Amino acid sequence: MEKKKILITGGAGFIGSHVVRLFLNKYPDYQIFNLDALTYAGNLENLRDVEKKENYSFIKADIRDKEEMQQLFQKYNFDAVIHLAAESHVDRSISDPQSFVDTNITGTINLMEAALECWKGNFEDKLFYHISTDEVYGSLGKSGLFTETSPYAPNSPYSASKAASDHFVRAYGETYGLPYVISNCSNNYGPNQFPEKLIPLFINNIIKKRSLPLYGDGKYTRDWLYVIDHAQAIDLVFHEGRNKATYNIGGFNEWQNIDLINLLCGIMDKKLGWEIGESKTLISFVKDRPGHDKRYAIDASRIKNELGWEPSVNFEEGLEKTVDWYLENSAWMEGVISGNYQEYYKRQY
Ligand code: NAD
Ligand code: TDX
Repeated sequence: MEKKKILITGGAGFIGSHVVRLFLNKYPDYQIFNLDALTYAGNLENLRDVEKKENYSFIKADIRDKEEMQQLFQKYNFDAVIHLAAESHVDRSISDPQSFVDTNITGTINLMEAALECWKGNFEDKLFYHISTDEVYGSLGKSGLFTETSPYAPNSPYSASKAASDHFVRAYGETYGLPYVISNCSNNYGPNQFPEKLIPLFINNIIKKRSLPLYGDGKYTRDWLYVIDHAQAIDLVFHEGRNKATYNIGGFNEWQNIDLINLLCGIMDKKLGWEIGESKTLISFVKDRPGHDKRYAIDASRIKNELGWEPSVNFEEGLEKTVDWYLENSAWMEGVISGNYQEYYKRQY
């Protein structure tokens, strides 16, 4: 029997690389195609340990290129898509919103158009899975949780582009019958995350004794999930999620940024053999992010009740594992912060 052909977009990025690895190892009967444009955030080093596997193929392509997406679908006849490719950093969306429209909205539409043309109305065993974010729901007050029925209220160009792509996926399901599923996840952390995001940025800055720029009063709250727990949730939703359903994924793990950073500083002091409290002296309160969402928190009871998923990694342990990974992989960090990263850093901070 022919192997099931799964297209994973953005597989060279942070979350995508963990999803590609999980699928390659767990499903030798699938053919996994990783499509990635290798932007500043894409890095094939993330997949060195699995790239020689027989069931793996890499396709360097840009989802903004509609014709190329059509040609690739005609050539490979993919059975399913797990769509992670995106511009993913909120601060970059504030300085360059257009690229978020082009990749996150138009790119998603290009993929769905290519899938529709290839599948020609025969949707048996076909699926378009859109990986999205809790940021589409906007900001919470002191209490309450986002559920799958929370109204969309995006506040940043990034979250607006993800909200729009969620809406387009839903519309393609209703209008053209495209089988789809969407999941909206909270903040991920773990190995291979690009050091523009809070945790790897601060780990790298502590190692380099650079200041730790905490936006505003530092009391913004995020719900953190270890990236491999997210990859496992994606595996479950992909295989067992209901057609046209949305699943919220979260860590049941809320932290104010300042408390998280104090915890991280404690771990870093211990690992680096510094005096207790030394990393903390690097914290610097800086100008706030415009449109900064106060609090995100996810009610993940649908995925728990329907699919039996729960986060498995305790936050303190996950954070320590993450720090260990960055300390053991300094060559990875040096590789990604050479070149354009320095310009970004100067512009941003
Ligand atoms: P990332 O920035 O680390 O990776 C994105 C990947 O997409 C990169 O490999 C990049 O090269 C690729 N890419 C970007 N533009 C492309 C284009 N035009 N064509 C083809 N490839 C392109 O992002 P991430 O943090 O791994 O996030 C992956 C997905 O998960 C995104 O859709 C994001 O919105 C979503 N998400 C992320 C988080 C999080 O905490 N990081 C949480 C919830 C949802
Ligand atoms: O230098 C910083 N200082 C700071 O205080 C940075 C980079 C961030 N922050 C704050 C802003 C947020 O309150 O830390 C928090 C986390 O920031 P990010 O790591 O940029 O993540 P966030 O904006 O919450 O968005 C993330 O979670 C949802 C991902 O980047 C998105 O892709 C995902 O969809």
